[in-house]
Amino acid sequence: MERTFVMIKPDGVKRQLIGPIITRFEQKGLLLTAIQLMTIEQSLAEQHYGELQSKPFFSELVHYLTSGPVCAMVWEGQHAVANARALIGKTNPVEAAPGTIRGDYALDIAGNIVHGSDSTENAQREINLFFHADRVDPMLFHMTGYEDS
Ligand code: DAT
Ligand code: MG
Repeated sequence: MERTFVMIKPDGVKRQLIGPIITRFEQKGLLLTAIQLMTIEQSLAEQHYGELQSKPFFSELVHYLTSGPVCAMVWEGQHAVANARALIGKTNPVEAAPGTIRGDYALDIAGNIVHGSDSTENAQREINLFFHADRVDPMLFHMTGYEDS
């Protein structure tokens, strides 16, 4: 089953949007298999957005991501990467359709509320960055956390 990494960025956490955002993913039918509220260090933010290192907005982006707690999550399901990106909407909230998370909750590209992996390779890379095997094993959580009750 495909997995993706989703992160509610500091402004989303600050604005108390964790609940509404999680609800959208749950209603879509994706399964939450790991979640962690955390404050991230500069080095982790830089690694996460490593592909954007040469962009003029890179330092602003890293500063933003480390400005307060984030909510890191792993969501699992059919086409999890593409389905999560569809729920999130276009990078620039101005272009994100109403009904998407960025379309409904954000105004500015520099504060676009939520991150979603853009490929299965990046999803695995980002999950490994944020969820260390010695602390949280999403697969283990999945196997033990969703037994019929
Ligand atoms: P996405 O988050 O939709 O995958 P991305 O990977 O191209 O988009 O960029 C990562 C983040 O960087 C994005 O969510 C917000 C920020 N960003 C992208 N383009 C930007 C720009 N032109 N000015 C300021 N921030 C930008
Ligand atoms: Mg991206």
